[in-house]
Amino acid sequence: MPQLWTRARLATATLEGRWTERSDMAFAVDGERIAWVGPQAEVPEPYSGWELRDAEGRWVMPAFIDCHTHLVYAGSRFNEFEMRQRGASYEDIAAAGGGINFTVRETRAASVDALLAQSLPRIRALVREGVTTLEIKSGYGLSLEPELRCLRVARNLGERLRVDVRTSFLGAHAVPADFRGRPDDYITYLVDEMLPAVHEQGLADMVDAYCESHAFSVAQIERVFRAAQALELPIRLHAEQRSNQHGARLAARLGALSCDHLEHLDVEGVRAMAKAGTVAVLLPGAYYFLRDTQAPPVKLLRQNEVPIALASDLNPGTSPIASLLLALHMGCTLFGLTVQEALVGVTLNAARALGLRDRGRLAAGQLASFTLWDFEAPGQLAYEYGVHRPRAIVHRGRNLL
Ligand code: DI6
Ligand code: FE
Repeated sequence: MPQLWTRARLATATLEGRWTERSDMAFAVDGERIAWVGPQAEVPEPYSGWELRDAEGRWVMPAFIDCHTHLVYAGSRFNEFEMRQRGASYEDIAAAGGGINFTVRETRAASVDALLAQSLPRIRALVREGVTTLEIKSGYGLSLEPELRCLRVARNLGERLRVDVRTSFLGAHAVPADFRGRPDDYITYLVDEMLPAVHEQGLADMVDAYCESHAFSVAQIERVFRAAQALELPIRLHAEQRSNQHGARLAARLGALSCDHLEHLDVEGVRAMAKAGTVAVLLPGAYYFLRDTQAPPVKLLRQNEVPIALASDLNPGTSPIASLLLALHMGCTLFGLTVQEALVGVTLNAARALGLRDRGRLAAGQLASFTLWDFEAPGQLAYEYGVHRPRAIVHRGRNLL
C-alpha cells in the first residue's frame, strides 16, 4: 500500500554531497521507491490521501551502505591476534603459516552450509545497525571452485536477509600457496580461468584487487583490470594501505569506482582520483586494528573534492569489526572527518563507490530504504558508539525489523 510518512525529521545527503537536516517533513512511499519528499505543510495530491504512517517526530535517514566487506570466510585468526599481543611480528606470523593463506585453507575446507553459518552472524550485525546494501568480496578461495562457492554464499546471504548484496571478485587478494613464488602464473590462471567463469555465472558485480608489496604489483593488477574491463566489469582497488605502490593512480586512470584504504596516497594519486571521479573509501577499522600511525590524506582529498566514503572492511585478519557505526565513529576520531562528511560517507558516497545512484539519499525516485532513530541529532551516531539502534529498518519499502 502506498504510504505517506508524516511528522518526520529528515537527515540526508543531497545530490551534491552536502548533509542536510530538516524538521516537520513528510515523504511518500510507493512500492520500492520514494515518490515525494517535502515539508509537512505542503503535501500535494494524491499523497495526502495515502495510508498514513506517523514518524512521531523521529529522525529518518537513508539506510546505510557498507561498501567494503570480506565477510564470507571460514575459521578465525584469533591465534594470530594472541601471537601479536605476545610480540610476534607479521613475518613471524607468516612464517608460522598465518595471514590470508591461513583463512584460505580454512575457507577451501568449508562447505557452503558452514560458510553460511559462519557468515550469517556477521551480516546480521551490520543489518541490525541499519545497513541494507553491502558489498561482499571473495578472496579467500584463490582457486576456481572455492571462489565461486564464496560468491554464491554472498548472493545467498542477501536473499536470506532481504538486503542488497553487491559482490566483488577479489581473486587478486594474495598469491595462494599453490602458486608460491609464481605471482605472474597465478595472475594468468586468474584472468584465463577464474575471471571468465565468475563472469559467465554472473557471480561478480565488480572486480577488486590488492596492490601491495606483499600482494600484487601495479603491472599484475593492470592485467587483472584489463581482463575485467574486457568483460565490462567495474573495477576497484585496495591501494596504498601499507606503502605507496602508486596503484591508485593506475586504478583512477582506468576509471575505477573506488580506491580503498589510501593511508599512503600521494598528491598525484589524489589528483588522478579527483579527475576520474573515483571515490576514496577509508577503512579506519584496519588502521585501528593494525595500530597504524599514518592516516589517509583527508585534507588533500577534501581540497581536491574527492568523494569520501567509510566502510567496515570486515575481515578476519586486519578488521575483525562487524560494525559500520564504529567505522563512522572512527572516521571522525581517527581520520578527522567532520560528522557530516562521515554521514555522507556511509550513505551517498558509499553508494557511489558501488556505482549505485538509486540509493543513499532521501529524495523522490530513490529506493525507499531508510531507517528511523530516537536520538536527538544524527551526529550522535558519530559521537557515541554502541548506544543507538534503529527503531525501523525499511528496505525497498519493506520493514526488515
Ligand atoms: N587488505 C587488508 O587489510 C585485508 N585484505 C586486504 O586487501 C587483509 C585480509 C586478511 O588479513 O585476511
Ligand atoms: Fe579490504
